[in-house]
Parts: sequence; C-alpha cells; structure tokens
Amino acid sequence: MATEQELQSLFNKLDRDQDGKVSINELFLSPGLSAIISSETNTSSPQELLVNYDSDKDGSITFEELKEAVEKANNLT
Ligand SMILES: [Ca+2]
Ligand SMILES: [Ca+2]
Repeated sequence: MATEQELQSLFNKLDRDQDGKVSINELFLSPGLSAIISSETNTSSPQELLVNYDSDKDGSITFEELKEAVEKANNLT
C-alpha cells in the first residue's frame, strides 16, 4: 500500500489542471499513473474507480475520496 505522501504526489501529478480533483479525463491522460491507482484501489479501470468511489457523484475524485478508496480496498484484502 502506498503511503499518504506517495498518494498525494500521485494525485498531484494526475490533477493536471490543479483544481483539486482528478476527473476521468485526467485519469485517461495518464495511463501509467491510473494503473497504479487501479492497483491501489483494487479497481480495473478509471470508470470502475469513479462508479465505486466517487462518493458525491461529481464525476471527479478528490484526494479524500482517493484515500478512502485505498483504505477500503486494503481493508477488504
Ligand atoms: Ca483536475
Ligand atoms: Ca467526487
């Protein structure tokens, strides 16, 4: 499991327009980084990540949502 710092740095790289949220388009723009997110969250695609963990359904993942996703994924395994 990635540390919170590693996650934060991943998140910042994915958030290209730096609005504090990673949209599905930003996930598709960085397939390498998305793959790491997928493996950390036990999802197979950006769509699945959004469906399962976009708690407020705004179509983007905030750092809080990402952290929660990683925590849930690691509790399940
Ligand atoms: Ca963004
Ligand atoms: Ca969201």
